[in-house]
Amino acid sequence: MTKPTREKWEKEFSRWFDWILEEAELYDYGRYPVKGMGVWRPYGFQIRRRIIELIREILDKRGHEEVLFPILIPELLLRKEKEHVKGFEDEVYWVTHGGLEPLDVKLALRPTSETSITYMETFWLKSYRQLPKKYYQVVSIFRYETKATRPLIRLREVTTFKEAHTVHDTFEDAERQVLEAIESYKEFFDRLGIPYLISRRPEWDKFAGALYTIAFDTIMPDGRTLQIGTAHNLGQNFTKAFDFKIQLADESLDYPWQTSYGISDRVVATIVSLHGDDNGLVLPPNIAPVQVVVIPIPARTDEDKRLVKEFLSSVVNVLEELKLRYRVDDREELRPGAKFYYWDARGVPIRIEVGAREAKEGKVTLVRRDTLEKEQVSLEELATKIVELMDDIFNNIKDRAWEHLRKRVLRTSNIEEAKEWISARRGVVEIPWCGREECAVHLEDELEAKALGSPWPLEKAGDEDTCPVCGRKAITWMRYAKSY
Ligand code: 5CA
Ligand code: ZN
Repeated sequence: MTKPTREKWEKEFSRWFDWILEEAELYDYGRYPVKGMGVWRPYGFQIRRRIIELIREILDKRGHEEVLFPILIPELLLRKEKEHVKGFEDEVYWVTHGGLEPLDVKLALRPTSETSITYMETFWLKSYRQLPKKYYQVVSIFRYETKATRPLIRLREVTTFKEAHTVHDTFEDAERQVLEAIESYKEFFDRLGIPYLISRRPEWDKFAGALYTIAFDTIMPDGRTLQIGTAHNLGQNFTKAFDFKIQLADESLDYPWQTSYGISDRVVATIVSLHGDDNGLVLPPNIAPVQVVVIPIPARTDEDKRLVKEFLSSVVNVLEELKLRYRVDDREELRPGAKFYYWDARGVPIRIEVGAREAKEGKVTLVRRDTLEKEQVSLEELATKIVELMDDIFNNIKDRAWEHLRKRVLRTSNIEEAKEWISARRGVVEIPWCGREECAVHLEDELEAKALGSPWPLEKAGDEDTCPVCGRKAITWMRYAKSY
């Protein structure tokens, strides 16, 4: 495949995205003979694993407990909560046979797990003393998506679905939990350098079965938004549907309150897309499978070869001591240039080049992946320099990504201006909003964009701000964008 650039236009970005998944051997999509399902290859798998470790760390420290539920949900359970099943009905894969026998009870491949988890909670949780309870699992879910499927972005098997499910004795405590979930996700995305907008989804676009949904969206290089995480206040909808009651402090019995929140493979898609450049991936050092690659430059004379080899082992000692994930690429069959290309595509944060000249001077050449800047560093300074550089690289790619996002958000009450912004694929517009669905739907049509919701935490519109559709006083803003 010829190398496309990742710049602005949808077509190019899409091609760049497909190219890098293949070039960096992350994820094989399209060859596996089931639509919407892909294969994690070893390099991609390692990135995915570190992302999962990060979310585990963040949830565990806030008192979540990891569980693992069966993949199959009996039809009856899935149908208990009416809004929920309405939302998912046309996306469920059903298992109808065991071998040649038709099953008595149809079994759903879980599209998410509110129903199966609530069902088991009715046996486990009896008293307010056990609450709050916070479970999570990292599993595959299945959704028969009808919108265009895309690798990592819209899958039919979502293989990196982290879903958290919590139970509370009061509405207020569930509200507090939603805030905690938002804090957890902020920390998670911040530690990956992924910028986001937080919106309260419109009433008509909340999670099926929720009271309301708070969503994290990011803006991809083609100007389209991608929902990368959601937190839902489920109220008592599921606990009532399952007749799940607990004993409260005053001895009365009542339905507990729930929340749920999830992220997916889309997190990997955003790391790839937002930090990457024309040469390929640019990985945050904390999740890079290889943090430093050492490339020996072939020497001509035997004496020089010996020198390089010796110097190389001192360099390796430094990396060992720093406990870094490093690789010495001493493949004979590849020229240094080909190795640079190979590791650049894989996003390795730091490259060290060691040749005879460097060995003689007791120095190495360091190249940082984010800017491709080079510098010479002595062996003595190497350890400090690498530690500094990893921090620098992370901060730089994070700042860069945030700057891009900020530049892509336009606040305006001028519909023509908004239209232009959207049609030129610039990103998101924020338009004063009176709070009425019909005005938002009208603008969705006019802008040919989706209403993402209002800024969270709620931002009150100014006294002079009016809804450009109906002229009423605006309460807040509504965000619109082309979205995945
Ligand atoms: N049970 C709740 C909380 S885990 C739930 O399922 N919420 S969700 O439907 O909003 O999904 C959580 C997140 O998964 C979404 O915010 C989105 O980032 C991601 N996601 C949803 N569907 C897909 C899909 N088909 N492919 C990739 N990611 C998806
Ligand atoms: Zn209006």
